[in-house]
Amino acid sequence: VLNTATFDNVSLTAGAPPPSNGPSDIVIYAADVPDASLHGSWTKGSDASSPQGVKLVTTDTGFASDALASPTHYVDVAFTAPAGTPYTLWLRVQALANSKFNDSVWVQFSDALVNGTAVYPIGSPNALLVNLATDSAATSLRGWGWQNTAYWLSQATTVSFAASGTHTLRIQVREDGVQLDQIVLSPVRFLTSSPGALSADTTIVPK
Ligand SMILES: [Ca+2]
Repeated sequence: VLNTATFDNVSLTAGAPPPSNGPSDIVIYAADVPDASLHGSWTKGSDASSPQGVKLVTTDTGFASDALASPTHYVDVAFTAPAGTPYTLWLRVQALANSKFNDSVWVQFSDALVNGTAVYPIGSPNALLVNLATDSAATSLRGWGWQNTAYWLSQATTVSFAASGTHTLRIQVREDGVQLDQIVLSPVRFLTSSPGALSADTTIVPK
């Protein structure tokens, strides 16, 4: 029994990925976002299923909007990333009442690049559309889900940065009632696969 246990332990250790010397995942929880970064209808709410029990929420008033150069309802999130490393974006989103009219945001960056070209810049009407539902019936909407695009669009979801240092990610409301509790930018682990499920997700990505 002792040998088996020891072998299992060694096997698990050997099977784990080696410590990375390269860029690591950028993981931002709602609890990390300063209150001063919340604008318009965005506020913090309590949710036992969210990291540190905090999520970002918007009131459902029937508001919907295109991406705006000067939005009213947005969150700015600062993060640090090196130049020239591709990161894939993932958001954990929830729609209030699992409604298809409450399940989407626009994402912009201060200085993101795709193939050397600026994309989704803050201060412009261009943005990445993240819509949680996976089709127009929206039967996939059940609690939290990880998403980075919209089912009817083909969009670049992997970006890099021209300069090393601090960057800003902006999340605008597309359909109010939308909620958010985790933002991940991943250079390796979730570069091509999602951190979690599209529906009824319970994944907390560790820091
Ligand atoms: Ca709404």
